Amino acid sequence: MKIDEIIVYKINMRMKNPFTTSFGTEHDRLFLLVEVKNEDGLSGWGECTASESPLYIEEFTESSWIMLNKFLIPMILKKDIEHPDEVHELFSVFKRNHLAKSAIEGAVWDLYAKSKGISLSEALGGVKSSIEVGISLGIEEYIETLLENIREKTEEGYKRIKVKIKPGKDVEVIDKVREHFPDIPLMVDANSAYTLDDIETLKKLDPYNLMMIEQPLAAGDLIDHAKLQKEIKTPICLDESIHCYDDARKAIELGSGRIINLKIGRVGGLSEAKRIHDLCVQENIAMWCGGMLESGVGRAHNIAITSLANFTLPGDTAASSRYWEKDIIEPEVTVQDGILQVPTKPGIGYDVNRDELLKHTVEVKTFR
Ligand code: OSB
Ligand code: MG
Repeated sequence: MKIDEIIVYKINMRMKNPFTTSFGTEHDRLFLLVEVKNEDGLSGWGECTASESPLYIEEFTESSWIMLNKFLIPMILKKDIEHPDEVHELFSVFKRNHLAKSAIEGAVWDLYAKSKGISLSEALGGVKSSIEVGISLGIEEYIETLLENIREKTEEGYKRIKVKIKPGKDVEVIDKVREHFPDIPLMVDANSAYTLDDIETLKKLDPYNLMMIEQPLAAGDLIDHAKLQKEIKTPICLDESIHCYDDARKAIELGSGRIINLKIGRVGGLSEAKRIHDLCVQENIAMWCGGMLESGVGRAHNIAITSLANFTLPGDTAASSRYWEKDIIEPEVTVQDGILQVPTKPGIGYDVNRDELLKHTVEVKTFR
């Protein structure tokens, strides 16, 4: 198929509630959508999950905007692409900038699936018709607020609760959570807030029967994570440390963790995500799909990749209504008793609501 036209939208959407992690608080999502059109006028959509500031990863919305406009879009505009894997291959000459690369590659995957008349899930080799989902809850000033959030989300049926932690908001918080919810599937995410000097604190989390501790140490610390994993019982799950297939291979070889949180954007797109999935099958490593507070477009991509066989643990892809007053897709993503149905319509399986999209669009650039 020929990539005939590409449109980039810069979007600013207010979240229902601010979201706090160890690296900061987000009130609004300033992100990008990429629309890729073929010669028949079919559209594919991808989301760039960068944030306004480079706190989670080195990219930020403005850097991704430049990366897309200056390098990535010119590289594939008017090109004949037979399979989306080719996009990944072409982009590999440029270093990193995975969130920007993933946005176009994802749009091409959607377009590819639509042009074949199959769902994105099917195009990726997905096998599940429904997926189990959990929810990620931010740090709260007051423990009562967190406990209330957990109660509400548990009652809604989410299959596991993830609680963000940071130094000073860890052992005591989890102790209270377990006191009120002794049996729920529970995990924590530190977003790199600790070092090996904190090993005594991290050991104190062991008695709470946590499914895992996500990214306790810095992104580059594969060796330190391996040392920590030897000292604690709780399985370590890697998020910020895994940017590509080779990171996953090295982490597995070193024993840096036992679980991988796979984010499509962080690894540079669906083609690389599939390779990491297949590696985890081969190496018997558990995995699940993480989230980046996505709009419905990114959410749809997460659902499609989660339909692959080895996504055996509940992910972070909660319902649209957890984040937005109104999402920009139709229908919105809904979750029933912690289960999400994988759409069967061609491509991502949701329609972009253009009226809603334009309400939040702050800048648009068209390439033809
Ligand atoms: O570490 O998984 C993370 C959100 C933004 C950046 C990083 C992370 C998160 C979340 C929320 O945990 C996941 C979601 O609900 O989309
Ligand atoms: Mg994380």
